[in-house]
Amino acid sequence: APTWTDVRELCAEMKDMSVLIRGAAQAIRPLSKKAFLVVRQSMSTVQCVLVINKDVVSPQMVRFATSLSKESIVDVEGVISVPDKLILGTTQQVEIHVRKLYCINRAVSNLPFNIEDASRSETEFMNAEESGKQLVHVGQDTKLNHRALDLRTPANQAIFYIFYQVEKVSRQILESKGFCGIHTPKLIAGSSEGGAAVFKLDYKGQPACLAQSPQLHKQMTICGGFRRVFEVGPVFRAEDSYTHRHLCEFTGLDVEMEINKDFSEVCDIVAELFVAIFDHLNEKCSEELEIIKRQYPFQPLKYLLPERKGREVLRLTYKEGIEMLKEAGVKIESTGDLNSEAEKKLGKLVSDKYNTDFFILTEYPQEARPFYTMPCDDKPGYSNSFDVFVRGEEIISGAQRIHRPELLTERAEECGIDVRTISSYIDSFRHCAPPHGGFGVGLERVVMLFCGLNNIRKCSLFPRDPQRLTP
Ligand code: ATP
Ligand code: AMO
Repeated sequence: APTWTDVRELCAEMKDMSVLIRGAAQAIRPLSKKAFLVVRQSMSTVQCVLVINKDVVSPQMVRFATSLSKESIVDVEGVISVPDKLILGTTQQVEIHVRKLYCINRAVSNLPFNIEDASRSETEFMNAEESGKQLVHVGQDTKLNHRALDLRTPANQAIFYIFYQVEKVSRQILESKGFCGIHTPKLIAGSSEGGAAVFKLDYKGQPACLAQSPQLHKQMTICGGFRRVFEVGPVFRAEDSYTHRHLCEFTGLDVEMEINKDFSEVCDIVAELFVAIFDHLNEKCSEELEIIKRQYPFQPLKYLLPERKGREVLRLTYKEGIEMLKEAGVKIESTGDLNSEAEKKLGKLVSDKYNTDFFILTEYPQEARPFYTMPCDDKPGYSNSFDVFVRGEEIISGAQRIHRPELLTERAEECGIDVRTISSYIDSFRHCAPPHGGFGVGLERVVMLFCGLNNIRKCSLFPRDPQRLTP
């Protein structure tokens, strides 16, 4: 009896073998006396051929095949054959000559869209327009409204595979450097980053909110004697504007560690971790990256300094960044945060000058950073902090933290934080803590920017934004 086989394993070496596959009926093409059925399993597709033949394939069977609704789940049993010419539109270059066909579950006949339509690239639309063909365009909202259908496109399958690789490599690298994985509470008493972007809720009569970041608890874990910790978990931000790079719930990779000398030790971890992640994606996920590129073309990310020996990541100070912007004629204050336009511009200037799309910008003005950020010892008004950029957009914020309770209280008050809501946090520093620092990464942004995608929603399985709470 034929055995269950994965579609991605079907190859020419299996010629004449009997196989059994289960998948979705992606496309059905009736012809006289035969029918073609494209069956899909995750990123792989194979062409199944039914030819009327008095022993095995009856005219009724061909009629049954052509009456299947797209996306129905089917079991196909048949024999592998290898045609001499290229099979267009499927990933596997073999065909299955069908002997048995069963419909396991029938899809509705009026799907909101076809997977083939939802998988088209800009280039396909442009070419179609030139040749006067009409293609169905599926808008982002339609796709997201029917995400379980939309996720079936090859690009989406590849994006979430890449997402998991980023998470997996992060865990491996951090673990190899002595970091311990932790989980901090998501129901907390107050805001941790300051600002209004918190989801408030009622905690059995007490005011509470969804954690805006693991910040306070990852630091309290360091106070608890853990020397290096990290967490991968959900982060909630009640963003009130609709942008291409903000979600109301995203996946944070948060890292916190003891510092021996200064915060460059934290930047060293960032550099090593991200070079390892990007290397892994390029070396081990080239197939998935090609699949994404087919729908959303992008240039490979440049993340190492080409002219230096070794595998070095560019570090610039905030002051140097501001100088570059000013020289380029951008009107900008020397204090305060960079707005997204200035960040984009700086990304372009850095790319032109240093030939890299990845850099760490250090020593931000104190006023642009959260209350817990350690001020620079020797540069008044600046802080031991950094942001990390990919293609001119922020993926990481990090810093050394204030470990003295008096200064911490003072800074919190200056930033307008009600210190009563963070008293247990401040107390943990009274019980003493080593110098420490860390960083927070938005994983959806990492995937979006590595793959040059234009919208963070493409990198969230079920995105939550100011206008979307379902599906
Ligand atoms: P990001 O910087 O990417 O927003 P973050 O959490 O560090 O991540 P902030 O530090 O609050 O965010 O904002 C930094 C800059 O990002 C702001 O100066 C602003 O240009 C831009 N920004 C932040 N939030 C929004 C928003 N909701 N809509 C548009 N731009 C925003
Ligand atoms: P910050 O607020 O900069 O820093 O957040 C860290 C990283 O999280 C990502 N990010 C977002 N991703 C999607 N949607 C959002 N609304 C969103 N907001 C932020 C970005 C950003 O760089 N506690 C500090 C980190 C630390 O210092 O350890 C913090 O939360 O990639």
